[in-house]
Amino acid sequence: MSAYHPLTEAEAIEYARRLPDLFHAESELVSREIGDGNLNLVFHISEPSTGRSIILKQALPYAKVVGESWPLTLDRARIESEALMIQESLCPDLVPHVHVYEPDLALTVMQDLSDHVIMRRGLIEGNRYPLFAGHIGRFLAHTLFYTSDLGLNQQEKKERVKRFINPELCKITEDLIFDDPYTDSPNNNVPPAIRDAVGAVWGDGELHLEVAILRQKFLTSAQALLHGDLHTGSIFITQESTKVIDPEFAYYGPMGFDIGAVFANLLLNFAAQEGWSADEASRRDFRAYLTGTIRDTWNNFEREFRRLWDAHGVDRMSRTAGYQDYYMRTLLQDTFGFTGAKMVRRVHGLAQVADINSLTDEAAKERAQRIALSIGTTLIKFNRQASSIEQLIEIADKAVQ
Ligand code: SR1
Ligand code: MG
Repeated sequence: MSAYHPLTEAEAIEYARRLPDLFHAESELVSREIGDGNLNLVFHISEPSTGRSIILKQALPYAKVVGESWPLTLDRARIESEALMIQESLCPDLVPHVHVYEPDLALTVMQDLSDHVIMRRGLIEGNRYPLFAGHIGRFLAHTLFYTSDLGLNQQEKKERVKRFINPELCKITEDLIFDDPYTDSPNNNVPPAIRDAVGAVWGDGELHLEVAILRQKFLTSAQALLHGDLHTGSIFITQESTKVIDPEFAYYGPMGFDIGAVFANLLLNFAAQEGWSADEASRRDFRAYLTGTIRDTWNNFEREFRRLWDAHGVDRMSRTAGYQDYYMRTLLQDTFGFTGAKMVRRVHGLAQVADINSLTDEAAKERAQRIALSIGTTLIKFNRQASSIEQLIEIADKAVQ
């Protein structure tokens, strides 16, 4: 089984059986295709007699969310497995372990995390994760610092930049996040109820200027090895544990893009509380939990990032007085902008989010969409003035007053 073809459930079992040291040669294995993302096949392989299990993730040569008319490189499986291995070397407890990467089949064999839930689903169900802000703040600080020119020899970093050129997946982001939502593109899925608000986005020149500047950063700023798609559907979670998955969009880009992805998806859930919370008091309470998580994430990230810089910085010039403060302020501003851009694309772009789209009360859904657009566009317009994470929370709170 060497030439590439999409595996069937039976072939996935056959493949798993041949992996060394995982399953008994003769025992029964069960295979289920459980992929519900936009791009890949995901097989859950289990051995009922021992309770052992693994995940086989296979890239398809096209974007599953659209179909075979949208071809997509299989090299993203290499990018994903290499990014996971780098992340594991930096934060071993915060990513799944990769057992094997099989290039011919664009297949990654990794730790099964079925005892966790996808964070987006967990938040929709109203669960809270008190350790998340600490975990994700550390993940962001370590993965961004140690892959940047601050924490990695600059020649080695450039070798990494070469390995993580990811043009096809970046093109998806460039189009779906930094272009389509700002024009009447056939890629958009505009909810008819908010056609007026979307039209305002299409006609807003001040907004477009800020998006063009953010887009330029996404295109040109090779600051650190990003996860590249760090939404709450890329996070497996329990009360005790956080695991970041799916870095197939990894590339060298601006750090604020990853931090903004986390904040945007917490704020999309914040907007969606229009429909998920039973009453005004619980809505306010859950929203305060979400904004508190944003505050704690930023503060944990900033503290740890500055500590790593002071203790492990490899660049003499980065110790220049005032430079660290300048860097952190610019990073906060980028985070505001990318948070906004990642929100807007999920309201009327191609790929939207279940937090809002699975609301069954149409009036609540419309309110949530308008709130998300309002927070997103305000953050984008304000990004270059930002000086404190509290301003992001104020913008969110004001949109629901
Ligand atoms: C065509 S892929 C659509 C979206 O799914 C991924 O999770 C990325 O966010 C991408 O933009
Ligand atoms: Mg994904």
